[in-house]
Amino acid sequence: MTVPFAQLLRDNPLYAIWDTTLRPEVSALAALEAWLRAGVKVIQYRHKGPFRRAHFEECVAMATKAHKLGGIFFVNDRADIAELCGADGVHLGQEDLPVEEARSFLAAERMIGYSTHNLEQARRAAALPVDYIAIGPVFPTSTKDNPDPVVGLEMVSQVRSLTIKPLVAIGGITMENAAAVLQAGADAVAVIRDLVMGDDLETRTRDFLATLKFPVR
Ligand code: 3NM
Repeated sequence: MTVPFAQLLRDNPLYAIWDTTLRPEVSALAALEAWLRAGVKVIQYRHKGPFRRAHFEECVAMATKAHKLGGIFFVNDRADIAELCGADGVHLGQEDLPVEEARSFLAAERMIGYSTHNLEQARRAAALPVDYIAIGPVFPTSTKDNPDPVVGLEMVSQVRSLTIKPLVAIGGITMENAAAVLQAGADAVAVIRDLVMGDDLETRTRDFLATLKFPVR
């Protein structure tokens, strides 16, 4: 990677997450290609069900295509899959493999993102060997099962002030509120549902990116 990840995120503040349940009729690879064509650089694969060979093969294809088109690819939850499919990193939650265990298992160049849901978790994450911290849910979300309490923009600003690690905000983020989330101090917004609405993912994503063009940061 030529550009440090922190800078890449700041320059490309839309982190797109493909959830395998939301649009089963659309291929994950086609979505990744549409996102990359629209100008997104960081993409995550999120599959909460049993991980079959077809999911692994999807990850291999997505990692390969992302790299060909200049993107960065993360796998949610699964350090083993991230390592084996050649992803750039894994995104871990509070209930996943501990960060230190994942770090010792992953190749040195792999990155780790880590979910937090309150100030105490974010403070602890700031001291861990993670490449970015996620905070959320910023707003109510129907995409995650049993989400933690909404943290709001205020907590995004508070987490911003306690770490210089890249900060990714998540949860209920849409075209309408994304600029305000960046303004509150997030380096990037991670979005699931609002990026897969409608028939034309590429146009949807271009429209979303246009709302982030001139945020006051
Ligand atoms: N993690 P949408 S909220 C995957 O709080 C996820 O850490 C969250 O989906 C957290 O953009 C969330 O559709 C769901 O609201 C985000």
